[in-house]
Amino acid sequence: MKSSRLRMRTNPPENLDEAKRLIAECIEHQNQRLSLSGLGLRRLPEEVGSLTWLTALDLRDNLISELPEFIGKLMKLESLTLSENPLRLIPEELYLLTNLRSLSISHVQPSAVSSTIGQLVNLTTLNLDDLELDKFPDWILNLKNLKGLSLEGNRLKELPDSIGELSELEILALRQNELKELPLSLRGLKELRSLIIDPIVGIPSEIITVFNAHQILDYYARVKGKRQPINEFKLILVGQGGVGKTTLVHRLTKNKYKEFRRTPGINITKWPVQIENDQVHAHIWDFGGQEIMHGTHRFFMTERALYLVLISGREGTEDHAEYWLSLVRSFAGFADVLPNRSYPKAVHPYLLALMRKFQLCHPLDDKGEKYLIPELLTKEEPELLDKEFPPDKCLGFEYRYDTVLPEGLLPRFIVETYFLREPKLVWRTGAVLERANCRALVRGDVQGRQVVIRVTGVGNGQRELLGIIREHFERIHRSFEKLPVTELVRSRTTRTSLCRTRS
Ligand SMILES: Nc1nc2c(ncn2[C@@H]2O[C@H](COP(=O)(O)OP(=O)(O)OP(=O)(O)O)[C@@H](O)[C@H]2O)c(=O)[nH]1
Ligand SMILES: [Mg+2]
Repeated sequence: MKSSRLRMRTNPPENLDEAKRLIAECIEHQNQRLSLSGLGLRRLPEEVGSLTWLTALDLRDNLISELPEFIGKLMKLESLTLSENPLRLIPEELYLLTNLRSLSISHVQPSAVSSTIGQLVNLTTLNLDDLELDKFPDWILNLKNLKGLSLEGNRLKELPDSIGELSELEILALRQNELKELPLSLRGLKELRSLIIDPIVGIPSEIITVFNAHQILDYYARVKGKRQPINEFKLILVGQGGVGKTTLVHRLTKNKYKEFRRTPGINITKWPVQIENDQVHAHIWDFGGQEIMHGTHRFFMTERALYLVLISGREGTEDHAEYWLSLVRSFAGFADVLPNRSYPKAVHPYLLALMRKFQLCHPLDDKGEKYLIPELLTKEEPELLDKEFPPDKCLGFEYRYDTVLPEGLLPRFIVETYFLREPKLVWRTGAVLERANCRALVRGDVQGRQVVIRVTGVGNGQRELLGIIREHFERIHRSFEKLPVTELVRSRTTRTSLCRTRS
């Protein structure tokens, strides 16, 4: 539905002779369609007013600034294209075109778009692209037969709830506006099959490009309300060993110099940064640069992160930049399949073994054909868990992380405890575990930097299950060089907490 925009105009000479020839031809053959597009016309030739049998008139890409009143005589018109003209004014007589089904009036002067169009109640397609509209024109709501509406390239900040009254709408195009939200009334449009929007308002591009209108809107309805600005980003430092990555992290976060040993694996450091009025947190991922670790970097290189490649600049290191840049390029865009060319089948067992070694996945069957990768699970927790695990009836335990709850921690816990899990009750940051008639809810909150554990059941089984869970957490905590965490035991009866800190 998008017209070409911001086209360079060189004011071509007016080709009136060609226009007259086409009109004469139309009269001779009583043609129902006439195109006078791209002829540099400054005004519409008067002869057009006599073509009362026309059903389609295309005036696209001319220099017409006023549409004459005689347009109202073309009462059989079903399709009218006025786009890409410096059109300032449309006459009131336009309302006489009661048969008009399709009107394209994109990329004209905003003053040309008036409520007169709202009287064309039989319109099924309306294109209002590139008009600098900063408000949704109310008169559109009169056009109850609209099936296709395009409002791209405007400055719309919001849409009215009443857009849900356009019950015939099948296609709605809204790209390149300033929309921050969508009205949920769009979900009531039963015929809507194509919603063309930018990745705005918490709807990631992965959803927009793959799903149909209703799937997009259902997703939006689920996340709306839960949304809040995270104000966080991921900064990934890569480069050869000894190039100075860890030293730079220390300088950025502490503004101090210190000598470090080689980084084994990955260190994640939180770095608060003030950006305008917002306090933003960067999570800096500092990779060990020794060659032996390069193979595992790929698992952590994700899209939507800021990459910083460090090179030493010494002689003989010229190739390093290219090496790291291509590594970032090839892996950062890789979100669930292994392309055959880069990953022939023969290397799959090796990759899987590597992923299992780093506890990034676990097998779901004995044949080794299906694997669960917790980092690819949905973020959404199954519903009603709070009802099933009421705090006052559960054995409660909490971990609070002073600086950061490392992103990989919960997926690793999920991999380690898969044998205790109820089928399907697992999401990216938590799971429900089961053992000897006792059940445990393990719920991680990465933003809130805490893990909450609630265990239901009776007798010793409850304590045993909590003990197993804690054992896993403690082992994982120990594998991080420095991870200050406070443990809280929740008492059901007195509601007090006992705590212990380790770092
Ligand atoms: N001359 C110079 N030396 C630096 C600079 N930055 C770091 N170094 C030194 O380079 C050595 C390695 O620094 P690190 O920050 O540990 O290097 P790294 O990239 O984290 O190394 P790995 O953890 O093995 O990947 C240390 O001796 C630092 O003091 C710099 O800007 N100039
Ligand atoms: Mg280092």
